[in-house]
Amino acid sequence: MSVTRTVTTCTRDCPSCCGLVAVARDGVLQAIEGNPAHPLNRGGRCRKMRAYVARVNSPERVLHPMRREGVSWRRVSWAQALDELADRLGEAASSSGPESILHYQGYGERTALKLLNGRFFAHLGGATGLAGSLCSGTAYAAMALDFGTRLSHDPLDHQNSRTLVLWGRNPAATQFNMARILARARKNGATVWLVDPAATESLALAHRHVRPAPGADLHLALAAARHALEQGWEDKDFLRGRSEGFEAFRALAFARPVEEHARLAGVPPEDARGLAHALCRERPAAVLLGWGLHRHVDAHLGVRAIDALQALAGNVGVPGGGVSQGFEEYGPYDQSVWGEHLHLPRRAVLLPDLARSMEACRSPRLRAAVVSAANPACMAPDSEAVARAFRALEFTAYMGHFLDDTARLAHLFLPCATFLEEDDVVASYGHNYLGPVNRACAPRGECRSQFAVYQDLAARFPFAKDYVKPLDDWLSIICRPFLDKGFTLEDIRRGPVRDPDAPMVPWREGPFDTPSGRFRFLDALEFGPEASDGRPLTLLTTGSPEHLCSELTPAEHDPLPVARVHPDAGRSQGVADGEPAWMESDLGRVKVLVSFDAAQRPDVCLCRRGGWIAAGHGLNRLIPAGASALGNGTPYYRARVSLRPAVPVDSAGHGQ
Ligand SMILES: Nc1nc2c(c(=O)[nH]1)N[C@H]1C(S)=C(S)[C@@H](COP(=O)(O)OP(=O)(O)OC[C@H]3O[C@@H](n4cnc5c(=O)[nH]c(N)nc54)[C@H](O)[C@@H]3O)O[C@H]1N2
Ligand SMILES: Nc1nc2c(c(=O)[nH]1)N[C@H]1C(S)=C(S)[C@@H](COP(=O)(O)OP(=O)(O)OC[C@H]3O[C@@H](n4cnc5c(=O)[nH]c(N)nc54)[C@H](O)[C@@H]3O)O[C@H]1N2
Ligand SMILES: [Mo]
Repeated sequence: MSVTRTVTTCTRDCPSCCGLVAVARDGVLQAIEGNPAHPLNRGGRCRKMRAYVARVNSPERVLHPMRREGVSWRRVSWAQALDELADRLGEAASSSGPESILHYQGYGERTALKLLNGRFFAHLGGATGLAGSLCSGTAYAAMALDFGTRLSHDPLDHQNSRTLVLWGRNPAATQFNMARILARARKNGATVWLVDPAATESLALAHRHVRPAPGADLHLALAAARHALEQGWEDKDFLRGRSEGFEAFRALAFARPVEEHARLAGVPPEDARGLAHALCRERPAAVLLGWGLHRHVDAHLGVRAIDALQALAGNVGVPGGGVSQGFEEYGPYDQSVWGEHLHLPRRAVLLPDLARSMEACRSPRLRAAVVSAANPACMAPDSEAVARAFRALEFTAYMGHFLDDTARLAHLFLPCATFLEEDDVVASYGHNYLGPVNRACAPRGECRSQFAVYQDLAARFPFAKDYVKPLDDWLSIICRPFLDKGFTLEDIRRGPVRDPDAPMVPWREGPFDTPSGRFRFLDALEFGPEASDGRPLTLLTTGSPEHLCSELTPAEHDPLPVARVHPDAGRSQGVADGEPAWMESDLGRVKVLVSFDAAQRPDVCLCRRGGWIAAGHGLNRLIPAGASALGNGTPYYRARVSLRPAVPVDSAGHGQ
């Protein structure tokens, strides 16, 4: 019996990107532990890791290539699968042009070698790509207007804060290492605020909870800004020396009294005043923006008002301060490896409006798609329309692990290795470390790393000589900018390694990246169209602590998605605690299990994202498609729903 312990890094779509030690016995994965040498997660790991061991070893995982024939799947060899894929892609590219192929690379994989997926299509002449984001986009674009670039404080800098505000972020569920850092900041005496319409797991990390109405952060920030200005708490040096547009922002704040802004935000005025006091008088104060709050049409206004509030409070450019949101996970790499210079600019479909955008493609129309590390038929809004758009294609190849909602629409399934079964390098969208991905066990069955799959596929094309290279050669090419800072691949393999150029505290001195070099205040408000379908509840579909997006096996699903509502909201719609109900939007209905939760706002229905349509979940069937007003984000949380009993209710109000 041989036990191996391999240092590696989590590559899940999560800002934590934890250092791990994977334990295998006789080549079979047994456990995943935290790597004590990683300075952020320091030996800990989240609860998803136990489930991930089961996921790697799951009997439901697809272990050999398959071809769909009608409703059933037939096993094929890798040679047959890749011959067919090469034929289909080659034929589409030569007879209709490479844009007749959609290359859909999802968020399930963000490692260094995954740049080569895009490069394959670049050599083919440049396929139709993706624009916009199902995840972020809005905050990024908003922060680019204010600071010039979105730059976050190093997570360890948050330990210098006296006040920490989790604004639309739920790290107790979604970011293990941040929960640890917050625990240490609390020990150092920091006060933690949670600003979230929902009562979430992160209440356990927080001293104070402000519960704005969904999408109302703009009004909360303006209320706090007005109070701060009335008290004369603004940082006059920063305003004079490093900013522009402040007078216009001041006018927005003074357009209404604090009480009126607070009413629009759906919070008591004392909450806004308390928040202003914490940000201005209990400094340094850091705002950690989550991904949740930018899933609204006008989310950029909220983000910009938060930036403005932090700037006037004097928290920009100081240790323990800032507005931090994310990091560039492809930042350490030579981005030219994507290969966009190899062809003319190509069109892209808009992720927040995927189905309409795919169907609108003409000259050439879309004929084929290659989807990897994504489950858009489940995770993109208006998922029935997305399924329709994929069904209209002649050919779809899916690279992944399980027969999920998107795989079911494909013609060819190529089973891929998990990160525990392959070698690579991964950077994070939540910190500044580059981590090694070291193979801890052999791929199960016939699964292969995507690197190997694309290398083999490319061997069937004339550009093979430019594409087929040993893994280490490619890693050295891709990581060149990082290696040039004085590291070797071996250093990274033993890593993690921090990017020595990444700031602990951005904007400490010097100009901002805006055209004028000054921080730019939000100076005007322009609102998108209101959602006014008359349904009483805003549907929040947030991250579950148990699993990541749609990464769950069929067996892991609850029989019905759980819908948490305030008892008053439930009763007024005639549904009962613990009973099934129909959740309805203008797009359709999904059966849910109602759970009364007095901690929630009465205008919110809180559900977990990620459940598969094939398992009876699929809440994105209820959520309309369309992009946010700025940044092409996806405003999932503009969806409004109502609940109706799914079993007849007798006159005494009892379900039968
Ligand atoms: N366990 C687990 N971890 C994950 C994920 C997962 O699904 N499960 N997902 C991963 C991914 S893809 C991402 S992008 C990150 C996301 O990480 P987070 O941003 O922390 O998580 P979310 O659940 O997307 O959203 C956070 C919170 O935003 C709140 N929110 C919604 N609307 C508003 C609003 O208008 N204003 C305010 N102030 N708050 C609002 C929601 O109620 C929610 O609690 O986590 C990653 N990590
Ligand atoms: N209603 C609602 N919908 C949402 C959200 C929401 O808040 N509400 N949040 C959105 C967010 S934040 C995101 S990021 C998107 C996510 O949308 P997607 O990226 O489409 O979905 P995931 O569920 O993350 O699926 C990732 C898949 O990649 C696979 N995978 C992981 N690693 C690898 C690999 O190395 N190779 C291959 N081939 N496959 C791999 C996993 O097994 C999984 O099947 O969904 C969005 N959808
Ligand atoms: Mo995401």
